[in-house]
Amino acid sequence: MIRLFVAFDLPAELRVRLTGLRGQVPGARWIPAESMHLTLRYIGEVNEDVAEDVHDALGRVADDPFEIQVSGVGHFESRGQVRALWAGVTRNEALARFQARIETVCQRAGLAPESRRFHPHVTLARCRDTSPARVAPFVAEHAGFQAPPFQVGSFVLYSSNLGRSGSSYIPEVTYPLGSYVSADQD
Ligand code: 2AM
Repeated sequence: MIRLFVAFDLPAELRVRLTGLRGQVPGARWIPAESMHLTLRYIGEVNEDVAEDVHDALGRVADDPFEIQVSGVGHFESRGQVRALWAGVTRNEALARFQARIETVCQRAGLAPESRRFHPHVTLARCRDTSPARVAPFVAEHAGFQAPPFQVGSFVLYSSNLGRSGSSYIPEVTYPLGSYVSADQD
């Protein structure tokens, strides 16, 4: 079995800039710059056959490169506790369409539909024992954050390995955008 997800890699300058948002937030474990990414589709644990089918399907995704701008910050919570701090993405139709296409091909490859709404974000920190009130100053301070837009020219199938000091992500396959002409595009 292998744990997979599909994501955009981020330019190094952007990741460095995102590390500049780190501050004093109790209970926050900040994600290393090299692990930062923008998830398009979490696949989870699959066997080698399914992984192969997903890879084939992703290889047929033909789309043109487009721009993304990381902006704003926020948090995810469950059961009244903050689980993550993230940087958001400026509203982006091209990204929404692209993500929907990735979802479609994943389902065609046999994966169960993702029931959660797509909320594009770059996780900055994971939190433990942190109430929303404790992250409010961080969110307020960086509400106006805006990074320069960048062009995405490829997307990546990552594997994820859970380690004691956090997850490590390995790029398994990189799929270029704008350079593949498929006969069975829809
Ligand atoms: P997160 O950053 O919001 O936690 C690798 O773990 C990537 O897949 C992360 O970007 C993570 O999103 C996302 N991810 C992990 N588990 C997930 C799940 N159960 N559902 C959706 N996304 C998940």
